Amino acid sequence: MKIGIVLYPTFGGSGVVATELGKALALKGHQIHFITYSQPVRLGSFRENIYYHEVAVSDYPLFEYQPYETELASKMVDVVKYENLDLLHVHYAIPHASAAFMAQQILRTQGIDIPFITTLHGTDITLVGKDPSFEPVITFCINASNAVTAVSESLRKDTYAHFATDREIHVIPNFIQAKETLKPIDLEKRRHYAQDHERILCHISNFRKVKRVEDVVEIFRQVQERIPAKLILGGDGPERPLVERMAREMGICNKIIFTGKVRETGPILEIADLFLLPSETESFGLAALEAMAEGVPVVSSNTGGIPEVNRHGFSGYLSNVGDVDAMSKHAIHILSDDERLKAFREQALVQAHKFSLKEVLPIYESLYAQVINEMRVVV
Ligand code: GMT
Repeated sequence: MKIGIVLYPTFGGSGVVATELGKALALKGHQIHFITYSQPVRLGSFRENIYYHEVAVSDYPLFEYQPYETELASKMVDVVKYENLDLLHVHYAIPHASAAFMAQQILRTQGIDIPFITTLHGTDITLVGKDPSFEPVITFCINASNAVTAVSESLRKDTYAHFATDREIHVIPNFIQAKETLKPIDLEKRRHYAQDHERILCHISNFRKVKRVEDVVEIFRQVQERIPAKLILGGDGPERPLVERMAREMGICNKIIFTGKVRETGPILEIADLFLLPSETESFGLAALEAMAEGVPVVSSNTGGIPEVNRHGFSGYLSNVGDVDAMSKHAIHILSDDERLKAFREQALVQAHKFSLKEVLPIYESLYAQVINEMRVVV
């Protein structure tokens, strides 16, 4: 199949999922055309079956706000037409689904019928989508898509709760290529960040409010009072200055490593003992799955789709949002005993295998085939 994938190219989970999906489809022989405004962070270099089409955003002085959606729709029309695409798969409802609808209508006037699938990732529904100013467009796009998928059961329920739609939403969970077995930690690498007797906790995110990174720091403060430990904070975003100030005021700055934005999470996770994800809301929690796939147990909140990913008492522990005391106790429980930590590490990996790429990829492929066939029948 020839598939156009529209995504946000930045550090968000939706962009990561879309890029990894495209790369995996390309390996299976599909022709993948990424369409977005800058090179997706996980795309890497030139590879077989992968093409990247950049949407040029104009800076005409009349526009106080650039008409990105219009430029995106025009680029989609162009790519569908000249690359003979069979399907568009857009990740994140706004403005990707509305631009896809526009492209579909334009192409129809030119005798080309192209279906589009919308994948809902979370904040398009749970945060941004709830803003009443977006509601009519998102509802329309959900109803107009040729198929809609959501990354968790929780997100599917949220979508029905907040939008006037009764159309079918397929739950296709995010996926990962987990390692087969646990490998010993590279001590040389680990020693750059912690001494051998210290545990390494970590958190990786875009440091937006919804991630509650201040809870990460408070949990770490409590843990390091009981267990020698270091905290690696990967990523960057609006809350970072607050978090840095907190760490300074608590006097634990020398135990926290701020890496800034990271393209690959693997190098941090490979040396970590525990991942913290205390988010306010999370439709899935891809960062938790990435940690588990490296054999790193997860202490998280129990919000949104996280309970579908992190299994309480098995791959880690879950607590109510904001209950930093419970999260600290869970972290200390896992980290205070070598044998227990080893068991949680193995269980985290077992849990990650439930989201294996080889299981999830055929689900997308069969949905693609179904949607393309339905379009042919209608036409
Ligand atoms: O979490 C973010 O801030 C980024 C956001 C995105 O749209 O890129 O992530 C959402 O999609 C991810 C991939 O499906 C999910 O794993 C995240 O849970 C979801 N974030 C939220 O729901 C807050």
